[in-house]
Amino acid sequence: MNSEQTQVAIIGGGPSGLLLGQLLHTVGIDNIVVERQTKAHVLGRIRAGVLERGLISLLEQAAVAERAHAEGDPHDGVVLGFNNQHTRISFSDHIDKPVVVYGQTEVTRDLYEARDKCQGRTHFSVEDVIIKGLDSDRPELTFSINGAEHLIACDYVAGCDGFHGVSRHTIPADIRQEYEKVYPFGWLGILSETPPIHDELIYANSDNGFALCSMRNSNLSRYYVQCSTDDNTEQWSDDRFWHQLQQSVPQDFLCNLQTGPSIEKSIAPLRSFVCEPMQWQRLFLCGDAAHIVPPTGAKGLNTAASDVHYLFNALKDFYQSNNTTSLDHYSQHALARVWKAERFSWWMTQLLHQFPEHTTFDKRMQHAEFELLQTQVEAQANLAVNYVGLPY
Ligand code: RFL
Ligand code: PHB
Repeated sequence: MNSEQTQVAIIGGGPSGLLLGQLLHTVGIDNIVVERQTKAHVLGRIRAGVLERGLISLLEQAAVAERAHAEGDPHDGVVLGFNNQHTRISFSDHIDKPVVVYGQTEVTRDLYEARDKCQGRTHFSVEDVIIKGLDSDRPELTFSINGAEHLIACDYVAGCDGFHGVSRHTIPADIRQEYEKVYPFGWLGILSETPPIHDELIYANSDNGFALCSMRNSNLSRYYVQCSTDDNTEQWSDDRFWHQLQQSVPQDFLCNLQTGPSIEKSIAPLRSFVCEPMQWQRLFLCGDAAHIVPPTGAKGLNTAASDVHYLFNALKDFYQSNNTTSLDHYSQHALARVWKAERFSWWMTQLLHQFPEHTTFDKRMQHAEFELLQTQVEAQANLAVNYVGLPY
């Protein structure tokens, strides 16, 4: 048995686990990350693209913001489309913060580079992680790598292992409350080496379904269309995808659409999910391990980051001042912000998609909401402050 000791054992080497690890490192709190996949696999996932100011500040605090500052693209507004109408929501008219378009893949790469540089301990390809002794003052993780048994003894466990991880299920079923809404459609996303259709994101609802035009840089576009939950990527040739996108985006933008071969194609189901509490004994859940949002409001990674902020500060209070008050309130503080991000993502999803069960009345409600956003400054302000991110 290979045994190690640390202060905080972190399950999951995605953005939540890595960011927490780097922040802890900056204040001298020892940590070990265990990750089920290989590093190449983690860095191959294409996910979020829009970062709130709060996440950028955390990257600065963790000394990993250099490339996000140099290569990230600040955006001061988004476009909303409704069939062939469209309206722009300015952020700076309402709040003094932009969002930054910089891929989650790049954030993860920056965090791994920083972790390697400071020789942070990370185990990849771990199997059968089990959390034990959470009611003692020295919990343990056991796992295996290539058949060899490992044990980590620690003070606290951070469950940053995403929606399909083990941490959440360690909270006994009679204590854990789960709230869930599964949407009757998914998003088909592609990456293409073509210039973006527009210099800001376009979220569009149309009779043909939802579409999102996003980007990574001046020659890399990220597009999504609404698809059925039963679809698989083989059913979606590039031609079918581009045709669907052209049917869904307001016509005024289409003259700028440059199509090309996709270099990545994937389908994501849409779900809202919250687990309460986010803490049990010496286990603290962060990010997708505790909550999921549909990607419509770009809130998943950003909400994971706000959890990391609360947990990092609580652990710092404990290690620097022997004060456990913030640790005791972690779940309450994190959940208060989580539910607001859930509400915004749910609302954006309701506004922008075609639901199979929708009647003509529901469709008129979506249109009325769009008209409010076109004309009413309070509605615009509401979208802007939530999109750029509520304060921590
Ligand atoms: P992750 O990224 O899922 O990482 C969890 C890690 O834990 C590992 N793991 C385990 N490790 C050890 N033992 C086990 N038993 C384990 N089980 C799992 C996994 O291999 C993985 O490496 O969770 P984390 O770190 O909480 O980060 C959350 C974000 O990844 C997620 O919320 C966002 O990607 C959501 N999201 C977006 N968020 C935004 O803020 N802005 C966006 O623009 C945005 N766009 C998106 C998105 C998610 C999408 N998909 C694919 C669901 C767009 C899409 C299409
Ligand atoms: C992305 O660029 O992948 C992206 C942007 C905004 C979203 C979701 C995904 O709401």
